[in-house]
Amino acid sequence: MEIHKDEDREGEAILSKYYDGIKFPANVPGNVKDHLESVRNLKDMEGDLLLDSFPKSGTHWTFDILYMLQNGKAEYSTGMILALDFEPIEKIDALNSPRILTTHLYPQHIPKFVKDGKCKVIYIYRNPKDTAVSMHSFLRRLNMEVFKNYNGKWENFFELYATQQLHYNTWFEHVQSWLDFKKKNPDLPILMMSYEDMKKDLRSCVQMMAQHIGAKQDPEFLDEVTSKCQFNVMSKAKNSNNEESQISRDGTNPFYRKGDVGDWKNRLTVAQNEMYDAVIKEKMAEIDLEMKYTL
Ligand code: PPS
Repeated sequence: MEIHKDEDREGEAILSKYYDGIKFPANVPGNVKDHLESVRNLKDMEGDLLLDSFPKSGTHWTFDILYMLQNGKAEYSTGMILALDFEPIEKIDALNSPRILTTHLYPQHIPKFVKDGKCKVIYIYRNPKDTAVSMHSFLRRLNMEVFKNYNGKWENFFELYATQQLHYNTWFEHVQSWLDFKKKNPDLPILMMSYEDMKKDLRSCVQMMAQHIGAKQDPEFLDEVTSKCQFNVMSKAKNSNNEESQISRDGTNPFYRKGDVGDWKNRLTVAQNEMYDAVIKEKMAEIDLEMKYTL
């Protein structure tokens, strides 16, 4: 499959594999069409959950909350999260139940059994400005073969992010696709939750997730999950996750950085912000979702 390059104005390239109108990160294994076919036909297991998001929206954070709730113990997961997008399907098949099937896929590409209502779904979204800052920093931290040469400057990255499709296309397309999917499938158990609401009141969000997946809701347990999943506590604990740290250039865990709402104010210039606000205004006119950019 051909590798597609999105080059910024100084020639720094973000690599993807283009299939079915979507730019998938270049580390999707092999041929995207074949991989997606195997994802579509994945066999369900008792207790499966599907966790979906646009990249950098709080996937790892939510994974551990769900993991604790699913297991009834406030203990962190260990090792790498095996995402549907990036692992050979045999590895997902080999996971023990209950699984948290983690992905950034669009609804048209998720496993068929999820569409048949056999699995609870959680979709996490985060404002597109903080998502951009997080994505740029993440790409520059990775040492994986297909990303290790990327050193794009913030202003050049943001120009691409704000004006065209990158991995998983635009934030707007992704969020819109999931809103549409939920609307068209009102009987499917889909919980949509924002990163900003999780930051604002994690305890209530943990409780909502517990309710959604049918986990135990004893208040002390939910309190414990909440305190273990606060950014400062969790990021410290996760820094000793060697498997995740191995994919970064400096040996730190690349899935944890600042964990804030509003960090975009430290990166976007006034001009960048004005330009992107105009994009947001136009795109959000069609998207029925209220976004928070600060708390
Ligand atoms: S990925 O690569 O798409 O799976 O990344 P993802 O896990 O979705 O997002 C990474 C960002 O989530 C932040 N994070 C947290 N925020 C708040 N609280 C907790 N506990 C937490 N854990 C991870 C992480 O720091 C990344 O955001 P930024 O803005 O870069 O800090």
